[in-house]
Amino acid sequence: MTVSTTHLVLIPSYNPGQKVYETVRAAREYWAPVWVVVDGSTDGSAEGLLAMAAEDADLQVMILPHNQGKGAAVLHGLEQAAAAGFSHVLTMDSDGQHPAERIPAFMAESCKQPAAMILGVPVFDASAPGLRVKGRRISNWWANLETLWAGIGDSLFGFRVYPVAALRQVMRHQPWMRHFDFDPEAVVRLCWRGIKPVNLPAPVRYFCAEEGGVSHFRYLRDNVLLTWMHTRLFVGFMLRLPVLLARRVLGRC
Ligand SMILES: Nc1nc2c(ncn2[C@@H]2O[C@H](COP(=O)(O)OP(=O)(O)O)[C@@H](O)[C@H]2O)c(=O)[nH]1
Ligand SMILES: [Mg+2]
Repeated sequence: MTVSTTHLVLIPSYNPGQKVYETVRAAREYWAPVWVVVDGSTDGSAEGLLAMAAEDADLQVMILPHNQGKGAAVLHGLEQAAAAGFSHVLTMDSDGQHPAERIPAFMAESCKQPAAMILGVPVFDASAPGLRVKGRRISNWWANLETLWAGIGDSLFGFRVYPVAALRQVMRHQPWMRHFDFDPEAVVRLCWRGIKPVNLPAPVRYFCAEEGGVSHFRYLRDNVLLTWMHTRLFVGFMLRLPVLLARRVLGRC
C-alpha cells in the first residue's frame, strides 16, 4: 500500500474497549498512515495500541494524559498533522461503528475535490436505536437552517474528511467544539467559511454490550450540550445572515 503524504486517518479514542483493536486493524488494512489519539483512556487500550504501533511503522499512537473530549483529541491530532505536512484528515470513531472499507472512496473524493469536506451520511441497519436515529433529525434540521441548506447530509456523523487548515482555523478561534459538540459545529462553521459539503453514504453499526459495544453518549448531558451548541450557532447564523444571503445570490455556495 502506498503511504499517503497528504491524507491520514485520525481516530480519537476514549475507553473504547476491545473493539478498538479491530477498528485500528481495519483502518490500517485500507489506509496508511493511521493515527490514534488516546484521550486519557483508563481501560488499558493505550498500552494495547502502543504495542500494535511498535510493530507497524504506519500506525502512530498519541497519548493525552487526561480525558479532554472528542473535539480536543481531534484538535491535538490536527496540530500534529499540520506540523507533519498533511493537508486532510479522515476522522473515524474508535469503537468499530464506522466502515473502514469506505476509507479509500472518501479519500479519493477528497483528492478530487480538495477544497471540499467529504461527509459521511449514515446508512443505518436494524441495530440502530430509534431514538438516536430520530434525534439526529433535529440536529440536522438546525444545521441546515444555520447554513441556509448548503447541503449538509448529516450533521452528527463523525466519518468525514476535513481540510486541515480550515478546520484548525475554525477551532482556534473559539473555545467550543471540544466534546460531542465537535462534529455538528465543525460542519456548520466550515460551511460558513465557504467549504463545500460533499455527501457520501457510509453504513453504520450499533453493537450491543455483549458484542463489545461502548457508548459515551449521555442523553441528558449531551442533548443539553447540543442544544447550547445550536443556540450559539443560531446567533452566529443571524449575525452572518446578510453575508450568507449575498453569497447565495452570487452563487458562491
Ligand atoms: N477523544 C475522545 N473521543 C471520544 C470521547 N468520547 C467519545 N469519543 C470518540 O467519539 C466516538 C463516538 O463516541 P461514542 O461514545 O461511541 O458515541 P456514539 O457512537 O454516538 O454512541 C468514539 O468512538 C470515540 O472515538 C472522548 O471523551 N474523547
Ligand atoms: Mg460509538
